Amino acid sequence: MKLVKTFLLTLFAVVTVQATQAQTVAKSKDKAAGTEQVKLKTSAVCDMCKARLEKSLAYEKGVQAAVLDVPTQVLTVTYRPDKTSPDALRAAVQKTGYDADAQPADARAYSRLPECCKKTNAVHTGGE
Ligand SMILES: [Cu+2]
Repeated sequence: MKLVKTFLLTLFAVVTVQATQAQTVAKSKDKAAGTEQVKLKTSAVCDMCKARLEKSLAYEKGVQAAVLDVPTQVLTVTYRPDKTSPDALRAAVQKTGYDADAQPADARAYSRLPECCKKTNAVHTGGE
């Protein structure tokens, strides 16, 4: 009986190790595909901001996808770390006229935004 128990334990250990190895392989495969995700807090306020930011980021080098969640103002960017970096992505957001995390929007880009998209717009501070 003890032998059976030992056998089962060994079997269990082998299966566990194999499962772990399989996971490692899957992980490095993901890395080969080569994308990472970063979430940037922006100052976007509406669907126009969403369209503007997503379009602007789509043209950035190394960006595969950019999705802005308007209620939380969080821009989720899928990018290739060998082509760009979170810093470059933040700079792209600033260049579009929006804050990126703690970094303030580029003043000139911000001044070109339509009135309704500015941070100070009362419409957007009331929480629609
Ligand atoms: Cu807007």
